[in-house]
Amino acid sequence: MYFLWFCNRAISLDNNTFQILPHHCSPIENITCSNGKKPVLLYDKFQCCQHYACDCECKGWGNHHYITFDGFYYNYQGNCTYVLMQEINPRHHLRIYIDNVFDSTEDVSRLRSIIILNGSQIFNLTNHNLTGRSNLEALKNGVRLKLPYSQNGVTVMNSGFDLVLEIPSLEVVITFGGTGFSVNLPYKNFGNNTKGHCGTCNNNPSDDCILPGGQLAESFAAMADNWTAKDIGQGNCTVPPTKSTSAQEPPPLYKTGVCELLNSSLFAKCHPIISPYNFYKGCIFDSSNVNKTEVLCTSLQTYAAACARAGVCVYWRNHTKTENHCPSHQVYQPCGPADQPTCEDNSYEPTMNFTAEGCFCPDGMKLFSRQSNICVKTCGCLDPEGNSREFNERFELKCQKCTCEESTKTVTCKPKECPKPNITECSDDGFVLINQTDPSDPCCSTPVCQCKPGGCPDIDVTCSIGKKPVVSIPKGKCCPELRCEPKKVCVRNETEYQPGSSVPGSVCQECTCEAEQNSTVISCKDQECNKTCDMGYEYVKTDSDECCGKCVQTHCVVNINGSKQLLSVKTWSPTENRCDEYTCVKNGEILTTSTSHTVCPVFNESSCQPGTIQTAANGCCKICAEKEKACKFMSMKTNITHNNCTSAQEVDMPYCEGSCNTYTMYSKEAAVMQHSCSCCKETCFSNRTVDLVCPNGDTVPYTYMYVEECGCTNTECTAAAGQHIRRKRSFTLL
Ligand SMILES: [Ca+2]
Repeated sequence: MYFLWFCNRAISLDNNTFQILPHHCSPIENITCSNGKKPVLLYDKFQCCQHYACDCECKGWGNHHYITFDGFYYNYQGNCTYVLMQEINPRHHLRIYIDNVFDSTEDVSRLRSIIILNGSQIFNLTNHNLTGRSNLEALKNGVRLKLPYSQNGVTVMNSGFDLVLEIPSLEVVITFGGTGFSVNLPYKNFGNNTKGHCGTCNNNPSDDCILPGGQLAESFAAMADNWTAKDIGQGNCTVPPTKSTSAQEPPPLYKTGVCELLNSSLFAKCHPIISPYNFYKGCIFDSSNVNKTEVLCTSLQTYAAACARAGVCVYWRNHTKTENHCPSHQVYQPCGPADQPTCEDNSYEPTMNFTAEGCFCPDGMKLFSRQSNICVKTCGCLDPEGNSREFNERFELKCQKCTCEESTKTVTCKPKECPKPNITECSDDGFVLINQTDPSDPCCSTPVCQCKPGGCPDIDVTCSIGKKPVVSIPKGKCCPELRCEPKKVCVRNETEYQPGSSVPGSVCQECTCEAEQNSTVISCKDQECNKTCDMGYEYVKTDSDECCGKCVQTHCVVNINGSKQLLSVKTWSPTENRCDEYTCVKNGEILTTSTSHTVCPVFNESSCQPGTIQTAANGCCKICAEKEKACKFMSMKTNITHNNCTSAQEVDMPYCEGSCNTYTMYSKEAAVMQHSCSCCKETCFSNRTVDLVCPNGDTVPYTYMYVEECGCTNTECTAAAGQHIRRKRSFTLL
């Protein structure tokens, strides 16, 4: 018999003849899945008739709770690597192992990793931290995978709670986390062809407890012990003592609120689809052993995951105190798509409608790519910072000008051009040119002059007299600058004077340093000169270099009978005493007074000719014409000298002596002064000769007049005639 296309049946009548009959399918029989899953409608192998079948999900959670593909619950504490699933007849070359370790301190078995052999690829989903918050890692052939991973028909991602490995071509989904695992196989690929801890996927729990040889085991513990992996994972495992293989009814004390949630209205929508019974059993079991909320929650989490995959999403975590592990850019969802939508999705790739609890892109966003964990609103490029960019978007990033190229879906960047620096050197002292980030454009640096005080020149802190150094840094400058500020002192001739002290000024001035409000001033006033002089002195300013004049002697001072009298430079006699004569004489600058007193000769009026008595011209002595003093002949002897030649002996030399009447008197008759002058002179003489001896011995004759007779001879009156009237001796040499 052959089946041909379109569900026609060909019946062989003989070797060459076939009868074609339409094939009639049996009515589709409704079934109930023992694992609680919704039956799926499948075609038979001829792609002609449909029938219901149950996809398989094997899971383990918490403290060694397992549910086989067909929904059989058991507890098992392993301490080895076991076969979870392998094909009875290898068709897809898929094997799945579980690696348990027994923690003797807490007397529990912990799930360490799930090992998946897909052909020649070995994936290891493992948890490095079995006692606290899980630390999950995915490895392929011993090499850590960067998640999400998608290659050779296998994707591995981290939902935030669990690692999810998918083989879309086989519709296989395996989850693994700190709380447990699940293995989801479609009946169409694996139905009736599995063995191991998960049993045979055929909607018949009764054949799930089978030993590797095919015999039914007496207990699940015995079954599980026999599925140790021979060629992978741990070797030489020792099997821990079996505590219990079936649920114990715990004391009421441990009926915690967490476990009761499973039976509560929270999961009510799921109850008709998947019975919470096994999960409740597991939870109660754990509460009697560990009683940690995290452990108890594994039952809720596993049940919720099963419900989610059955189409009932339960927000259960906010009813417990479990953590939400999502990063800030993602949101928690109890039933998100395990295969998150990405920008790389295309309609040709098979998609899986598998839900997972975890962290997902917010509504309206999707992952940029399977490889990235970045959520984007629009699909374009991903810049180096991990931000999404629209196609042809131009933007600046890290000082580069970038474009999202639509053709390559990549961002190309080139360095941003910066403006040319506006300054190239610093002129002011102390400033050095440094490059500083441009405040208006952090990408570009702009040269600025920055103060570096070490580069300042030394400053000379000396100021001129009267000023003090003030060192300061002016605003906008770098280096300190010296400013000489005036001190509150006076300065004269390079010397400082404090306020209040005297300051030397010019010779004729007296100066003082005086403080004013903010300054000082030298105040000077002319020196006061003493202009009072003694008698006979006068104040005279003679020298312009001297500030004061001096008293200069101008008159002599004479003291006449106790009264002082000034006297000019001349001779003076007091009117009352003409015989005293005072003479003021200048000797250099000094005037001195000399005094003389004339003593008059004895005046005998009786010897005067009557009417001739009068006072002499100086007003001191009385004079008169004497009566008896007539002109007489007198004789004398004398040596005669002429031209250095001298007479050898004295010779007689008579002369005339005596007064003649000489007078001046007022004549009433003539009404004038009448002068009468007569002179005592020779009236007769002779010549005589003597020999004079000269120094050379020569003798020369010398003739002189020899007076023979004397008498009064009238003469013209002259001043001389009157003055010498009494003493003159008259002789004449020829
Ligand atoms: Ca079965």
